[in-house]
Amino acid sequence: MGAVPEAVLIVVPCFNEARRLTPAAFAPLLVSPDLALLFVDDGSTDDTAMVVERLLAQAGTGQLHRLPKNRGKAEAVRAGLLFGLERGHRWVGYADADMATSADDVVRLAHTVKDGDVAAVIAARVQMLGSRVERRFTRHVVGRVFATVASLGLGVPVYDTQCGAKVFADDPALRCALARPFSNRWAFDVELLGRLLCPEDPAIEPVAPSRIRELPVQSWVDVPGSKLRPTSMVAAGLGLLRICADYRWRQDRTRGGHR
Ligand SMILES: Nc1nc2c(ncn2[C@@H]2O[C@H](COP(=O)(O)OP(=O)(O)O)[C@@H](O)[C@H]2O)c(=O)[nH]1
Ligand SMILES: [Mg+2]
Repeated sequence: MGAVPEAVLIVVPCFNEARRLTPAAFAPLLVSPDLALLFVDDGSTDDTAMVVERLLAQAGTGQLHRLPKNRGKAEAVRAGLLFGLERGHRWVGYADADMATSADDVVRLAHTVKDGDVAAVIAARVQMLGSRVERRFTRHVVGRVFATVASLGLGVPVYDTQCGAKVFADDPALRCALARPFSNRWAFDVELLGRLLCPEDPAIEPVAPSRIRELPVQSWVDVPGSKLRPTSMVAAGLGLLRICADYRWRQDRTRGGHR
């Protein structure tokens, strides 16, 4: 079945996910009339494409887009989001292939972006009574430091930039943000938010922080088999500092232009 533009297109970036892809985890997304799924296979060398094709055939819905060569999560997501916008989807987003963010939460994100006057809705892993957030202590601490630096760098009170589930409404600022490749494979979520808040093209209207909403997840459970290595964490940290510096530079340039 083809894409339904009234549905929120959810991009699922996949790199060698044959073992982690669980068809049952996607069932609520595949049956939801508010969602359309696009799996982007990023040059996997295992049976990812076969597993996804089987899953889609069984569901009778959803699409698979195969990139010939591995280019990293950031580029796979960017390609998928652009594909969705070109196909006329008014809302596009992404979620991890391991479905660490529960399907119910992804559906809630989609409803929130469709219902409200918001430019983006991003899932936030807030550990609190009544919700289930399970991740290793070290990843939690590293994640909290990363998100705090990102928040200070962007100058907005964002709590969690790195949860893998986010949805966006079509907007000139979004199209501008996706026009150029991201500079970092893992810190691209921060770069995307920064590009929305202060577009690289000064002629584009920025997204007001009040139009970006964080939705605390009801369930986020770390799935073993992460591809994020300690070296990638260091690269992501350095990438974050560069993204924040570029963002500040753009802000200064914009303010200078308005003086
Ligand atoms: N397209 C693409 N996706 C990737 C790559 N590496 C990881 N991913 C995807 O990014 C998502 C999160 O990956 P994961 O290894 O679970 O990272 P973590 O949850 O941050 O530890 C999953 O959907 C992966 O398939 C890559 O090189 N290319
Ligand atoms: Mg994961």
